[in-house]
Amino acid sequence: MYTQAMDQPDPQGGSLKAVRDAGADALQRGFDDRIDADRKVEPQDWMPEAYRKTLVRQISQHAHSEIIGMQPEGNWISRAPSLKRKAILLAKVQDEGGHGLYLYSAAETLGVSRDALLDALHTGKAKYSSIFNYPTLTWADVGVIGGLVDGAAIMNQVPICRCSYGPYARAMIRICKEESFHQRQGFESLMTLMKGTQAQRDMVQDAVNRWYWPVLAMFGPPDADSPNSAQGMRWGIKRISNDELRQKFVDATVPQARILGVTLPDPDLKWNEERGHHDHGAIDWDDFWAVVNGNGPCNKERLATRVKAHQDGQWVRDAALAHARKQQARALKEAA
Ligand code: FAQ
Repeated sequence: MYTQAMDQPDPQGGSLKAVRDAGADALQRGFDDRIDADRKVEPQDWMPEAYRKTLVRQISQHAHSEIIGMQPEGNWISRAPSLKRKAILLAKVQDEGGHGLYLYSAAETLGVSRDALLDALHTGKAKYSSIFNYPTLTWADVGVIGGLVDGAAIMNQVPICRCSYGPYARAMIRICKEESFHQRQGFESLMTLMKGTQAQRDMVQDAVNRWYWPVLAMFGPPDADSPNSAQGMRWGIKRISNDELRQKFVDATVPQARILGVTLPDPDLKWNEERGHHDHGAIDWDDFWAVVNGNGPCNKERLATRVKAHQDGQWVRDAALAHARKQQARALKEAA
């Protein structure tokens, strides 16, 4: 009798199910061997569904962060204090948009559509970095975003250049080069302000006071409360844990703050000779989760601005599609 069941006896006496299970085991072993040997996984390679889903989650959150991250600084393009600063800021904000595009392309290689990813962002289902839900109140905030936020982003993203998934790792190489320019321009802008008037120095200190703690939280929850870390590290997606990266950032930021002449707003910050690292004070994780869950100072504004920009850009996407269809029809006609 005809059947579609998979566990029918086969002529050799086994069953199709056993054959299928052996095939799945071999695929899993091949994948594990590749990860253990630190070889890249490419889109055409077999991968476990959970690995694919984790990558879609992380890469799309990262892409969303880049494009939402255009807003806090974009807010200052029309008010930059000189033509030079305006040109630098325009380039930086455009770079962040570009990073979002490389990352959406990397996510698309995993079989998801960009429309679906953007829809998840626009309907509030997808996360993006907590850090972009804080307001940019003064020009010094722009320098602090460059110096501290991009500084943290580099610390987190350089290890992702060695991520096990090829398209993500390759996208990160270029992104990190650009982030490095972003960090330096931020530091240089702050240095200029610190060499200015007392009012300018106060403005920098105030911006550092407001951004420092959200930047520390940006690395994600402590390792003990990070549900995705262990598996992400086993798969070579994450290379360094949230807490280790945060520690590296604190250690790198202390001497930079000293050179700038600003005080980091942490009374418990001190060098620990035994550990060879700085100890730091407690992070307000309740504030972090409130922001992640949509209740930060600017979450609603950021999302509304993004949705409006997407709607306003509909005619551009329509025109590009119409042009592509026209070209295709012309090419078909010429080929006929
Ligand atoms: N904000 O288990 P973990 C930039 C979520 S780009 C919001 O530790 P995981 C450039 C996390 O998604 C900045 N949510 O998760 C720029 C998870 O939720 P889920 C973005 C956060 O994935 C500069 C839950 O908490 N960078 O700055 C945050 O192992 C200037 C549990 O956490 C990246 O995306 C947060 N801060 O580690 C642009 C880098 N932290 O998904 C413009 C790539 C954690 O289970 C201007 N991503 N959560 O519902 C990563 O390295 C990782 O995904 C982490 C989180 C480290 C962010």
